[in-house]
Amino acid sequence: MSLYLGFDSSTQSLTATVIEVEDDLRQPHGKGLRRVVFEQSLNFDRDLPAYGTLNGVWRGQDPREVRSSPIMWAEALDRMMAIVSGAPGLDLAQIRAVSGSAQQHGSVYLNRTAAAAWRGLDAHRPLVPQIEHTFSRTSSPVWLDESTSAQCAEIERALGGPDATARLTGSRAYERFTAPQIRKFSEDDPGAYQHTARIHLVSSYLASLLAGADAPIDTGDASGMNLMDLVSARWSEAAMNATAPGLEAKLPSIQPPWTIVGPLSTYWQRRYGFPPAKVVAWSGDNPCSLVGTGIIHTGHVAVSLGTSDTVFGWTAEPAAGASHVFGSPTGGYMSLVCFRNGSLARERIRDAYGLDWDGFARALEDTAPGNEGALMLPWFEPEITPHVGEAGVRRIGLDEHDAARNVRAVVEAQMMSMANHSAALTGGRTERIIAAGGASANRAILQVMADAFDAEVWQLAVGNAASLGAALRAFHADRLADGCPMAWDEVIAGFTDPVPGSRVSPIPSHVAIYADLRKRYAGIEEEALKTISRRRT
Ligand code: ADP
Ligand code: XUL
Repeated sequence: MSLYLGFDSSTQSLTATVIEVEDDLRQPHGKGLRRVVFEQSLNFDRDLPAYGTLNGVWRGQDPREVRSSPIMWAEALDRMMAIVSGAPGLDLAQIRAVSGSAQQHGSVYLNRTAAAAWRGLDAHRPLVPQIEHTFSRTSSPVWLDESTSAQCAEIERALGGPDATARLTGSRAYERFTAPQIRKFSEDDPGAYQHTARIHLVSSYLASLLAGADAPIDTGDASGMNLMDLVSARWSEAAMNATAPGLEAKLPSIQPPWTIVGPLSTYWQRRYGFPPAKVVAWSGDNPCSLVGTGIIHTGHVAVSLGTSDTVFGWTAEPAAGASHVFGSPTGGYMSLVCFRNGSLARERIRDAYGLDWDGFARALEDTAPGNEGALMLPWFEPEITPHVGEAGVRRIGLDEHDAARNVRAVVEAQMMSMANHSAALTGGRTERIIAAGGASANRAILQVMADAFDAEVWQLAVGNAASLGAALRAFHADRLADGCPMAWDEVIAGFTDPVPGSRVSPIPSHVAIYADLRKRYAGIEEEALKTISRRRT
């Protein structure tokens, strides 16, 4: 019996998942015992209140600036390792490998004392006081940050325009991507930039803390930076030059997602009794969710309804027309479309009308598909897809005081927008959607998804697809390192099957309504975007 530990350091929480795999290799795949034996989360706002985050982040005077605390992420990791070590019935000695998933794009800026501090951690003292002095910037810009439009334009100009940038790095320059964020930091605070010895992603920073050594950035998360040449999987000279001076020396290496960084450092072994388990490179939450939802072939897509909503799928070659192409942790590529107004927009409506999630679901059930013509453009916050730089909700034929119709309007808008904007990714026809993320528990939301996409929607058996994906990546890398590689079908077997009977089927009369309404929504969206860009110029 072997155990694998996966983490997910997301926008709002840190989750740990432990999976158990029976070792009998004579068993045909999926027949041996495979189960999730532990899953627990720490919520940043609730469980680490000293950092003063709201929904896991800090917002500045400028509402486009969104940051968080790399020290808080480290404290959460320390606390979670303590929790895992004390979990009843968990035989720590059986943990063979550890990996993780983290919110993408966010960056951590370290001074030259960091590497020695990680190497020399004292097991008698907590983690935070030992690393507090290792940052050249104590706040980290995160994916919600929209403050770098000028830097995006400059980077794209230097790289030959948005299309050339996308061909080179997998995405055109986006405000939340790491390169524009690094460029802005180097311009706003050149002294602190100069004192930065290392720039990590959230994923590689947390892997470094576990291994007590400088961890690489994996190809999956590196493709969310506008800095990696997508095809060669190396740092692009041109992209680094377009970003900031002296950048190459500050970046860790790029390695495949199954790279073993080293054993868990002696800090974790001595302080909590962990074995010297292999630390496997961490990756981004979307690449990890691809594994955790079992999307390892074409034809199926996953829709993750977390803080952000994302639609993603696997392709052998970079897909033309997708907003983002990342390296897949299973080899090949993943295409992704990201929507910023996900759970936080649903929460805004829920709270504005004094509802809980049951009330929110009832409101959906009590209203008719199509909302009798009422529509909303749900840009409570600046939006990534389509690009909307300034927040502004628009209601069309929708009475602001009608709670139930507003609930339906926000969900219909989100689902129609996702279906419209992911058409290139799915080839226009999706057979099956695996729903993941916190809001996938809500079947009334999933019904609107099934109807708007005209596809079957299945719920996942496991709560957190990203931390499950990280644990599965640890399993895969461990077998590979030990000389018994396993096919990905075999790795995920028995873990990522959706809940039997969870299927939500599209209802033909509703599908017909949304087929028309999606076109109307696209037209209204296009008009609104024109008005916005006219106002800007
Ligand atoms: P992240 O990983 O980005 O932190 P999660 O996938 O954990 O996010 O999802 C958290 C979100 O799920 C919460 O912010 C909440 O809005 C949403 N959520 C939780 N339960 C429900 C529910 N029953 N219906 C709709 N949304 C829900
Ligand atoms: C993806 C993105 C978000 C974050 C959320 O490009 O920005 O999905 O990864 O954690």
